[in-house]
Amino acid sequence: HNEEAAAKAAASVADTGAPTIFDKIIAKEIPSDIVYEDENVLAFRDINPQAPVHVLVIPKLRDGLTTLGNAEPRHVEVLGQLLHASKIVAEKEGILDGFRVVINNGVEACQSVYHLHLHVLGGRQMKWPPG
Ligand code: IU
Repeated sequence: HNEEAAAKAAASVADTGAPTIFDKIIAKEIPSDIVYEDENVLAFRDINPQAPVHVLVIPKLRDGLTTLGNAEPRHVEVLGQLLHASKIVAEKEGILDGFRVVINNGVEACQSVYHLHLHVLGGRQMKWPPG
């Protein structure tokens, strides 16, 4: 299970609640290739794309959403906004006919940034099951 161990090591950052690099991307202190933005949500291209289209959709206010696993009833509205923004991204990118939305939750799922983010992936034939 070397592959499994390597994946875990790569994502061994735990959820400390510390600010993440996404705060700097939201504040535009670090440049990103923004695909969609509104009052609540920012969508930008992943720096290490795993498909021709690979966009991250994040809430501008983390409000405890380091992981989906920390979601509370107060987050229901923004969770809906994130899914809807994912659809807008897919539409803008011309992949509405075939795309995937992924949330990695925690170390075992290889989450590496503890600010909730939806991966919108497409532009190629996707495989199942994912790795
Ligand atoms: P994960 O689900 O937490 O593993 O995804 C984090 C993603 O954030 C991953 O695909 C990175 O390539 C991506 N990313 C980024 O786009 N820009 C950054 O500055 C950093 C990570 I750090």
